Amino acid sequence: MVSINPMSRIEGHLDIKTKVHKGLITKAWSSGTLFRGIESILKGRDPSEAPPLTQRICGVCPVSHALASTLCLERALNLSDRIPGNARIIRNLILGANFIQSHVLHFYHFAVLDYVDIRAVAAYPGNDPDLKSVKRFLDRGVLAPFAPRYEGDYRLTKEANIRAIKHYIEAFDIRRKAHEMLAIFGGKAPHQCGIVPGGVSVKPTMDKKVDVYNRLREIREFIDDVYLPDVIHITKCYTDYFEKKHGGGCGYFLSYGAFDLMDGASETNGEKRLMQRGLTDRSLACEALDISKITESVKHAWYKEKKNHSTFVDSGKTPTPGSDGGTTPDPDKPGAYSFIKSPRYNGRAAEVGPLADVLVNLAANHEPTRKIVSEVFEKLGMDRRDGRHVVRRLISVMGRNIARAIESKLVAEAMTDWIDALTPGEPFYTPPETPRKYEDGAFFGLTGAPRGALGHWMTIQNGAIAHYQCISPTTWNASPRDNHGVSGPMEQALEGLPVRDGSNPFEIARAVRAFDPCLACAVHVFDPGEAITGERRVL
Ligand code: NFE
Repeated sequence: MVSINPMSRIEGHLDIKTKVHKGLITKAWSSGTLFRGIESILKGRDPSEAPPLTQRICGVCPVSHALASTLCLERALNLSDRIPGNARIIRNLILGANFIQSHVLHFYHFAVLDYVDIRAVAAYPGNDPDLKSVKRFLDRGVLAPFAPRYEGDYRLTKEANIRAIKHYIEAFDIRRKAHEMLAIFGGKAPHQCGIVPGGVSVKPTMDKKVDVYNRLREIREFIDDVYLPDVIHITKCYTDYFEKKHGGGCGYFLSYGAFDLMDGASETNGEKRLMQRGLTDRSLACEALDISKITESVKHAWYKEKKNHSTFVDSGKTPTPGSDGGTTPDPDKPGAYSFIKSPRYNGRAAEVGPLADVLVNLAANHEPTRKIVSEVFEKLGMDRRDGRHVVRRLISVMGRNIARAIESKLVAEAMTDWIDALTPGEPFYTPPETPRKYEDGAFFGLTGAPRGALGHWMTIQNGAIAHYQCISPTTWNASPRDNHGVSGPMEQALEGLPVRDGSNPFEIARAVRAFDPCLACAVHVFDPGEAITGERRVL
């Protein structure tokens, strides 16, 4: 057995166990080790408390949680098709800023150190203040967060390593600018207060447009001149990680779509979005989303089976199993090994995230996505005309990192158009009736988050929250086995992965980090009196 617990440089606490036979992983178990209680905390509260509270699930994707719960509220307030155009655009800008911040964070501050040897800076002879400060840091001998580390097969030249370390530092500044963009319309970051039922709370003005535009221009330059070239260069050095045998996974992909492009409710506007809604597979077959096919198994999760499975639906609007899940922990449950449940689509494990978003867009013939994918493959020196070849390569460890950069470019380019389309002086908010009259019923809100498809299900009874369920992206990706014994997408991606040395399993770290897991989105309430210890065990 080779085990990594906790997996570092991700969000939250993840325990990965694998069985390795003759240098290949034969079985994998992904375990979320903390319990999330946000859904239980929401019970009995006023529905308007859902967006601010669910945002606190996570500091990395709070915008998506706020948006998902706001979409629930707008359904309950019958406001969904009365969201002004300015509000739709400002929501896109807030969400877009968060996507970019999160993607840059993932690549530079989580993943890149799996491929770049930070110690190369020790021999740096120059005068760049950023690099000199990293060098001083290494010289002091206090190496966290850079060490301890697995000793990977670092393949970049000394110059390329040093260049990448410089970009590691620059990426902090880019993330700050993305946070500032978010705060211009969101009021503050990361937990914004701009998205409210009925629209947004901040009016668009010319100076705000200019403030966002100036930051976006710099961020776009970084994506084009630094982020994408770095991903491409690292991929060229690690082409073996750009193949199916390195992290292929379940081969089935789900996206709820994100960034509405037309006014009115998402469900009634012809579903025009930047990121499309739907499912696809290795053949890029297009499948429409039917949310009644989303189920959750807790067979191997530390939760009590919910006895009453009668879905509460009063208005016929949302007959979905998502509204029916329970959150009662059962930490001694036999056979369970995770606080993450097992969401399934039509009984199948489905991967979510930038790779799924890009593939669903390709399946839907989304031209801007196809163009960026084609440019990236051209720069990689790989055949970009054979669609099957492109897909085969993308469904891999490095493909997930590339897809994240592609999505960043797609979103950043679209944001420029959205800024142009904002109209100062036009409405940005449709006030709900006062006092608020929430319909009783089960309501859902689906959106995209940086890590993929995010759904909230809110049941309202007598004006209060009777039940709440979130199925976050990492719940899909890092899920344990389901009631049929089918492994989750990350577990499947690990199965078959080569591991050269069980005492130094850097391949596992690379494969898991490529999913950008956020266990904080899956687990939330813990006893701070209990020590959390790190360990890597080779059993
Ligand atoms: Ni905590 Fe999240 C994103 C959501 S992942 S980061 O993106 O929702 O489960």
